[in-house]
Amino acid sequence: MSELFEKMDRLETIRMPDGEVYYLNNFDLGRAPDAILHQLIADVPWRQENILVWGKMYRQPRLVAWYGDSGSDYTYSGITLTPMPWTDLLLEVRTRVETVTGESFNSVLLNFYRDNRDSMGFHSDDEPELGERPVIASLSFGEERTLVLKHKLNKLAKPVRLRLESGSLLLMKGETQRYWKHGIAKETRSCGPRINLTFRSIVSPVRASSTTRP
Ligand SMILES: O=C(O)CCC(=O)C(=O)O
Ligand SMILES: [Mn+2]
Repeated sequence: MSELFEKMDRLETIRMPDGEVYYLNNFDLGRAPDAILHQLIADVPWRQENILVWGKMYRQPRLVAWYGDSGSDYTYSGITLTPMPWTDLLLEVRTRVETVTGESFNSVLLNFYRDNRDSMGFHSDDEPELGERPVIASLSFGEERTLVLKHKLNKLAKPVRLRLESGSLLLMKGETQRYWKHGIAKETRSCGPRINLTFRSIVSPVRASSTTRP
C-alpha cells in the first residue's frame, strides 16, 4: 500500500477480524463526483444481464458494464464479460486510484443502481481469475447507499455497515474476500442514481466459475 494512502488523514481503517478494509472520503478525482456520475450515465452502453442463480435465470437488479485490458475476461454467475476498451475518463480515474493506493488494476466493473429497487446480493469477489487475495478498489458516485459486510464463519463477528458517500474510495484487500461477503441492500426510501466502479486485477482468465452474485 502506498505511503501516500497510509498518511491520508481522511483514511479510515475499518476494524473487522480477518479483513482489511479502508475507506477514504472526498477522494481527489480532479472533477466533481456528480459530473462523473452524469457523464457515465450518458456515455456507457449499460446492459442488464440475465444471471443464473441455483439453476434459475433472473434479470440482474442493476445495470453493468465491464472495461479493461484485452484478455481480462471475467466470469461470474454464469456470464462471461469481455471487456470494452478503456475510455479516457476511466483511465484517468484508474491512474488516480493506482497512485493513491499503490496497487495496479487491469479492469473495472461498473454498476449502475438506477433507484432504491436496484441492489447487489451478498457475494465475495473470490473468482479464481482474481487470484488468492484480491485487491478491489471501489469508487462511489451519486446517491449514498449502504454496503453491508458479513463474516462467513464467525457468527460472533458483527456485520459491518458502511455508508458509501459520493466521491469515496473503499479498498478491500488481504483475506477480506475469503472470510467476508458484502452486498448493497434495496432501500425503502426513494433514491437517486448511484454508480459504483470496482477496479480489479484479473490474474488469469478462467472459463468457468461456480460463484453467484445475484
Ligand atoms: O456497489 C457497490 O458498492 C458494490 C459493488 C460490488 O460489490 C461488486 O461489484 O462486486
Ligand atoms: Mn463485490
